[in-house]
Amino acid sequence: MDNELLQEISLNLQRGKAKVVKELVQQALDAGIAPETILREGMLDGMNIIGEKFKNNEVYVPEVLVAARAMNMGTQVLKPALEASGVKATGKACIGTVQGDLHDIGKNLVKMMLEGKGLEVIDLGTDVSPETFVQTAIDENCQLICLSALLTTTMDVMGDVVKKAEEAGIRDKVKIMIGGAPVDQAFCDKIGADVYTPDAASAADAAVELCRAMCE
Ligand code: B1M
Repeated sequence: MDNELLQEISLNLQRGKAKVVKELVQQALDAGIAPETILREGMLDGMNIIGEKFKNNEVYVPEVLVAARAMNMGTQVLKPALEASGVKATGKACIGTVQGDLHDIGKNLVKMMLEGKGLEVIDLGTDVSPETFVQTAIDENCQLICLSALLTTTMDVMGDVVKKAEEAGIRDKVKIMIGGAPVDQAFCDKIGADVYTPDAASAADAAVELCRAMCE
């Protein structure tokens, strides 16, 4: 029964049926399925299948866009439940997808998880320049700069943010966290960022730890 519902969520997300996805996600929550399971085995499963099809030219940008819309609608329903299951922390982060990159689903998930842990998050959106990240961190006294990139052609902008933070003299005051499909720990080490995490939940856990350590 649970599996059927999760599969329905995945299928309808692939078809871009945003309203149905919303309803099914609510149904799954009402049935007592854990929000993380709905996210992983329903919505992210559907998004991954669409991603594979996109890669193989079996679907094109419009289909991916409607699937992305359904994903965002579904996560809105999940948001309160995901936020309810967290240790509260204090701290401030700015987050965005780096310059040249318009993918925002992963970034939105990370934002949601950080907020769920009690952090204040300034969402800079997509296509964000290194200057904007650094200036925001200065103006808003952020402890964390959170960077997301989905394209191999934009991941290097993350290194530019690290350099800009050094130039602005704030490198010892902020921690720079990175994530997104093309980046990994080796890349994090190479550009001198502080933390790489592979998913939104571990990003939120790491953010809490960093803020705790910085406040001590
Ligand atoms: Co794009 N796209 N796309 N796309 N797209 C990819 C990324 C791609 C892998 C597809 C493919 O070929 N298989 C490919 C990149 C190839 C590469 O660089 N090697 C690609 C391409 C090529 C492109 C275009 C260039 C296509 C074109 O126009 N020819 C174009 C680029 C536009 C641009 O950005 N300038 C493009 C456009 C689009 C759409 C607009 C149609 C749409 C985006 C809609 C939107 O975001 N609002 C889209 C989508 C949806 C995808 C796929 C299918 C799905 C991405 C996604 O949202 N995944 C993607 C294929 C795939 O990934 N399977 C693909 C779900 C999301 C939850 O995962 O963002 O990885 P993700 O986030 C994860 C983790 O990475 C992590 O947490 C999340 C999970 O918990 N995470 C962090 C993310 N950020 C983090 C930050 C952290 C920590 C963890 O700390 C701060």
